[in-house]
Amino acid sequence: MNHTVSHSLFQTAKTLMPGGVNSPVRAFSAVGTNPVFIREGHGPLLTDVDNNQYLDYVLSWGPMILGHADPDVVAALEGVIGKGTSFGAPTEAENKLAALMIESVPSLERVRMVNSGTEAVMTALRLARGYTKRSKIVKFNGNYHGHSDALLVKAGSGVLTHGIPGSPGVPEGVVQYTLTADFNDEEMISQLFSQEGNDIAAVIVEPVAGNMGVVPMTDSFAQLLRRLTTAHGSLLIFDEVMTGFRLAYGGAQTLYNITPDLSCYSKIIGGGLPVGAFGGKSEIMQHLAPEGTVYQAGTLSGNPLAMAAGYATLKKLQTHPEYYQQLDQKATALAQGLQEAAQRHGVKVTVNQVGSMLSLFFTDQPVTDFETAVSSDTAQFGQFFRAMLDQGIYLPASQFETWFLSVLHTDDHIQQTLQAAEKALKQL
Ligand code: KE4
Repeated sequence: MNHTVSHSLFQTAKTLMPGGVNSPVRAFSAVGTNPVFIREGHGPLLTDVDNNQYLDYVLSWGPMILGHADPDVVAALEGVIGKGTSFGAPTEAENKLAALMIESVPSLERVRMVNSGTEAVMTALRLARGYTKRSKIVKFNGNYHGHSDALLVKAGSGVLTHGIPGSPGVPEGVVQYTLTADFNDEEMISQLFSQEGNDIAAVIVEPVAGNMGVVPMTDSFAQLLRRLTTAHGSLLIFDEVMTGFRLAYGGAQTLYNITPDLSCYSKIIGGGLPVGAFGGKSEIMQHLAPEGTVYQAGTLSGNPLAMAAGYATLKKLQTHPEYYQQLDQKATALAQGLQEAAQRHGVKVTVNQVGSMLSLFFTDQPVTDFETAVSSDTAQFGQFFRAMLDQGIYLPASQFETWFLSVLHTDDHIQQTLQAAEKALKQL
């Protein structure tokens, strides 16, 4: 593949922006090659600035479940863009998306729109602390909840890839109330609660982790988190930024049959535009300004373009419940095919797949938490990544990320991917 224009643009980008990117994982530094610059996307396909075409399993890290340039989403944007792009005033569009989210997720009685997943999680935790009048929060190693200071302790996304536990610039005082435990470790979280439970404002968890690669909570761990938080007056917060409206229309919480106290969203609810949201019980949400005294604000929160794109996306998912079974079937076929291809070539892999989220770990261990995830051979993943990219398969540029499918990935696309994987695995 020719990458002349991408290469030139990347050289320029590095003189303009740190690492030449606006989010670290995009720099491809974890996979030992230079990023390709994307010109456009249509359905499941991307075209780069050198006219190379790729089958996209990143989908903007999750939002593009309908595929790129979905005609209904484009039409919704065309219908509003000529009327102004931002007012900083209430609009009916915010009512519509909020109402649709509340209608779609039983645990949501009130929601607040923000502009990113980071902002949604940061504010949900402030609300939990304000509501419980407690300071301590619990997160799990390998989970990533955005880059707000208090949560950059052993995060599971970019920070994990760069091998930096936490981050410079995060003062000790900010993380002193952030407790960490191991994902799926029932004994550890039980012990933590027996020691500190009455001081814990909230536990935040990715119900199906996607930021150490895909690692689902066990059912018993999920039930335990709900029991422990209820027993100690702590809030249970599901970070559904990635899983919301992806793993089921009602999100991962419907798969686990758990009612969290607060849930956080982004990605799919914006249809590719910047939207974050959090919500839950009215009794908790009413503590948020201006109704309550827990402060949060945002110039572009509820932006009319973002609301239109998000509403068109969720409405399409709501009216096509068959999408979820189709996504699951294709992802299952891909996961099984990858496992079989690796076995044929004597490559040790573990494939974790939940719905339309999957990860191929280069390890022979079952991957059930942060420690087993990082046992993976990241150099081998890098080789595999480059071989797949050369064959037109665009994977997430890190062992510790999630592959996503869209409703427009066809069975033929899955076969194309497996044929490319066969060749890539053979070269390892
Ligand atoms: P944003 O601030 O990036 O919108 O959302 C942060 C966030 C919160 N919670 C979960 C479960 C998330 O997955 C994310 C962001 N996910 C990463 C992908 N691993 C975004 C990609 C990136 O950082 O460039």
